[in-house]
Amino acid sequence: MKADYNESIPNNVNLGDDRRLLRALERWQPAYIQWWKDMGPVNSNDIEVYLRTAVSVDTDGWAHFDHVKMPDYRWGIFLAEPGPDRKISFGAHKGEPVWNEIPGEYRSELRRLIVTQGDTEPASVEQQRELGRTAPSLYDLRNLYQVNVEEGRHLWAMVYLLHAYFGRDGREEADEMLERHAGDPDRPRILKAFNEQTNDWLSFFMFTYFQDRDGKFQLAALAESGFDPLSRTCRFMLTEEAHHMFVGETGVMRILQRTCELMRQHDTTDVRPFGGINLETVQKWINFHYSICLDLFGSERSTNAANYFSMGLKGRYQETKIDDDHKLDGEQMDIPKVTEDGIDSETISTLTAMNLKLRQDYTADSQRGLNRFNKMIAAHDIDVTLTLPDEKFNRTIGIYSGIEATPEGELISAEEWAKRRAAWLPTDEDKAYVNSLMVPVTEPGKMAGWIAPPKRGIHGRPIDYEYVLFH
Ligand code: BYC
Ligand code: FE
Ligand code: FE
Repeated sequence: MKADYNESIPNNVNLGDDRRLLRALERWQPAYIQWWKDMGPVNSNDIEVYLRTAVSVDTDGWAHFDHVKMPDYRWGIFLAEPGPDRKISFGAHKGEPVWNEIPGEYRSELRRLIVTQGDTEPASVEQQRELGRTAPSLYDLRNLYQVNVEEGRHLWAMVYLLHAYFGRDGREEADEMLERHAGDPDRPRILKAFNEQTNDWLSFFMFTYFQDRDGKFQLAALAESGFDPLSRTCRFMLTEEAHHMFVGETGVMRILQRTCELMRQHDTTDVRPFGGINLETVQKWINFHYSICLDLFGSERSTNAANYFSMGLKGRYQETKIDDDHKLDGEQMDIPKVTEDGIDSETISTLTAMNLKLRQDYTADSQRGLNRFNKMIAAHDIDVTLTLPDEKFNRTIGIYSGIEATPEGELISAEEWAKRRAAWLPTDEDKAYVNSLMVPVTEPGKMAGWIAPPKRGIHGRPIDYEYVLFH
């Protein structure tokens, strides 16, 4: 179904037929636009950006590309088409028809999931707001803005659910989405990693590689939901998420390519004198971003997570492809346990280990991209392997939050951690160096010296196309 772009809020949910809901969303809209102007990408209100706008949820719905003034971007509400006769595929209600209304007894759990998901979307826009000042090319600047407008749309997606299904509580939650801010000491964003700064482009590419990938996995788990409007919303969001991870993966790849070229050319591992980013520095950024993203999965052992699963609200990654009874009642599994003498294990109910399961799938997916990074390094005849740090490294949530470990997973004392952390995580000096490279490049087709050009442009346009028009 095509979205109706004549409506004040483009949508494929027949908003026009529900005047009350439409009016409520139209009241929220100006607050959103104000938030975008105050907290969204800096200095972006007057420029025109070559953006992709969803015009429908089918595959060719993505074919619409045009230069758009960003505050005029048509943020809309799009749900994937309902599957015919979709049934709940896991938990206590397995086999029952999916819900089109909120099951009253699960209202507070659903609200919490939707609020947590929604909160991350504007948080990421706030975290990335300064990056427009220092984009390494117009191509990259455009990709940043594309990601930003889509995260804005993801907020709309969750706000629609809050307004449509949660009455007055939902409207209040929607307002609060614009009142908490990333890094705000008084009213921070809900999840910790969404309060970190993302002020340089190496961090941006790591963010879109690692943190948007948490988005992919959480959205995939919510796409399994028995609450069909949530499932359909997340299914459409996932199509947008793929592009965010493309930006992250190709961004890191292009940096590695440039670094490897400089290493070969100057026969050195230290490419800083030549304006490049050392592989060692890239590894530190990986260590930081991956470890804070593991925290985003919550505790390995969580009754919240068990409840979400049993209630049919949040499934596992690709639930229907898993070969078991999808109920898991009485099943047990071993998880690690920290003791005085080191790491032991304990047996817990599989249902309470849902966060761990999703996190393990996330790790496998993250590693696949690292393998591609390492291939690129090896193709330059360079004998360095980038790795994901051990799950115990730099953790503040879950079973490892009270201990310290090396990236290889060896337990160490707090003292030793303090002594050695500069070798593993970005230091002020590393950040200052990376920041010194962040100078804007605005001539079409030109790239900053620390990053290789992309393989191709966007939507068939050449790399030197004017993706962003400054007036
Ligand atoms: N930081 O029972 P536990 C995305 C809290 S990213 C701070 O283990 P649970 C995107 C927890 O709230 C995807 N607090 O947690 C990416 C709880 O608090 P209370 C976002 C944390 O509930 C890039 C307590 O600790 N979507 O879309 O099993 C750009 C006990 O924890 C953290 C979702 O996350 C943390 N990291 O699991 C843009 C999906 N972790 O009750 C967008 C929805 C836990 O003691 N959320 N806590 O006050 C969920 O499914 C769950 O809330 C979580 C946590 C998996 C996050
Ligand atoms: Fe998102
Ligand atoms: Fe994303």
